[in-house]
Amino acid sequence: MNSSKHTLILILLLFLLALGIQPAEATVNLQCPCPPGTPVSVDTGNIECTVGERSVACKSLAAGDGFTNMADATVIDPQTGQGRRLIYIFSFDDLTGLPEDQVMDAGMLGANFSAPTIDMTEGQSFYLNVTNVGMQMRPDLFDPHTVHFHGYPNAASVFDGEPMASISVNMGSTLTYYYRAPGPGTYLYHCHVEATEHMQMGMLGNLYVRPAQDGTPIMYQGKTYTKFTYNDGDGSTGYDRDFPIQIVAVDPDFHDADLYIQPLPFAAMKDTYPLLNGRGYPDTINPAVFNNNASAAFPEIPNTDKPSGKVNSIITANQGERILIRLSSLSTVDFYTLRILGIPMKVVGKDAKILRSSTGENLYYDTTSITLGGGESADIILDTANIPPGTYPMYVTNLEGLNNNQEDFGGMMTEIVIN
Ligand SMILES: [Cu+2]
Repeated sequence: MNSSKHTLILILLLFLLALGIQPAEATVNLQCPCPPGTPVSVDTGNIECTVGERSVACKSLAAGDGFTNMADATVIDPQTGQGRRLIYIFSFDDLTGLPEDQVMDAGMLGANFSAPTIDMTEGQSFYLNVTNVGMQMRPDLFDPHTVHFHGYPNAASVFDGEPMASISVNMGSTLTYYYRAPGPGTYLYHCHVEATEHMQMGMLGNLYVRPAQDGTPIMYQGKTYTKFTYNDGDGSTGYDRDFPIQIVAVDPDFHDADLYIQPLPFAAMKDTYPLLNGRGYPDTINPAVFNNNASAAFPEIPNTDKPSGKVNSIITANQGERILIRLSSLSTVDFYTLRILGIPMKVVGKDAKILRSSTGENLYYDTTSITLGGGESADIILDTANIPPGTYPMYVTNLEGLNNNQEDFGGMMTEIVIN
């Protein structure tokens, strides 16, 4: 072989090598049939449009890791001087409306707890883009993630999220879940990959479907409603304001073991931090958004300033209004009994079904408390017509549920403020 051939081969090899050392571009391919630039709805958080006859809603979530803050003070943040117990989490981040080339950067260390709320209307074509952005604190893990729409009656097995029977989303890829939103009600969602670990780690969120009857004015007990819990036909599930409340809990020992690559205490999980929507009282009534501030525990990690805790549990209404509480539980350990003092709770739905007999009789019931286990939900209406203005507590009666770890008085409690 002569030297010019050698040079040619060398140049070719260098060229191939150069191709190989290009930065790896993760393929983020978001699918949404709405025209580019369609704004994100402030009501639902979805990109919404009409395509032909179809009402379309699109959402995009990143799945990865991050940190969240507990309500007690055991770690002092060197930057803010604030005391916070920082908990390592796996969860989702809402990136709806963000261009494809920004999804990976925005999603890394951006996990939220609770996971972003999913809000859709019956009959809508719902496109949920889920991008796995990887675990920044656990680069040794290459876990896939899924979204399991818990309780959906028509779950197509391909989109069900149960990883042995359906697709899961590998690191660096995006899957678009598609659902024609089924019957109305309060559902819940979680990642179903290694469910004990990924659910304990925080991949849990509120999910509900509004009824097709919404927008049709129906008179009930002298008042006209346009928002309903179910397609009741008689307005009896009508309400003025709705609030999703999810019962969850966190075991900090489990989360620390995951962060520090230790054996996970599956059988020893405890509800050390009992939470509503990912927060313990008094954070449940704090309107502030908490940051994913990893630098509080790991000064070598730059503070991302990405929001982590966005969902609070503040319930406010004006006297005379009807409040709908979309209560669900994704507690991985205990059953909890939730009580409201001073305002009767009317249960109109259970596990995304209206409480009604086969002959069409309403089977709603009044109560002062309701008990839910993980995976259950209930639709509760509070009629404030005869309720004097004031602050009413909503809390669990399980006494161990009313604390933030070693700090007494906190946990699963929030306030209902009637003006
Ligand atoms: Cu997962």
